[in-house]
Amino acid sequence: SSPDSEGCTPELEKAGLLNKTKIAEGGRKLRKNWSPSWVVLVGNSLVFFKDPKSQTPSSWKPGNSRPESSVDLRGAQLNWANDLSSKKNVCKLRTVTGNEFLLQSETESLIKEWYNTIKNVIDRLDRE
Ligand code: I3S
Repeated sequence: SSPDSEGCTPELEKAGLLNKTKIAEGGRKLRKNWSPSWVVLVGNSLVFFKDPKSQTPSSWKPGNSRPESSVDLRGAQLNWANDLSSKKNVCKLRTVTGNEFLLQSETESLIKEWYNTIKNVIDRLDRE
């Protein structure tokens, strides 16, 4: 394990560009509004940043830029959701609070990596 794995700085698991839309808030359906988002998986959270062009994995540091929103993965559910969009490679993330997001990439291998990585975090939290 890395030097900080038992410290207070959460570990950065993954970062990258995905298309994102929120489709429900507290169980209430929302109108889709797809936009590119810089997505960072750190600790137990999925954090979304605007302005993906100004972000790179190496430039991301806590406090470097303000997140647009953040999702607690504890108790969350992740499923493939190609039925919910005309786009390909779509998955749906649902939080315990009933917020739902679609995440999408044109690159199948990329969304599969994200799917597996997020799933692993959710499974780890389920076992805690
Ligand atoms: O599930 P929907 O309602 O067909 O989603 C589409 C709409 O949100 C559409 O915007 P309008 O609200 O202006 O119709 C978006 O432009 C589309 O991208 C949405 O569908 P996809 O299949 O791209 O998720």
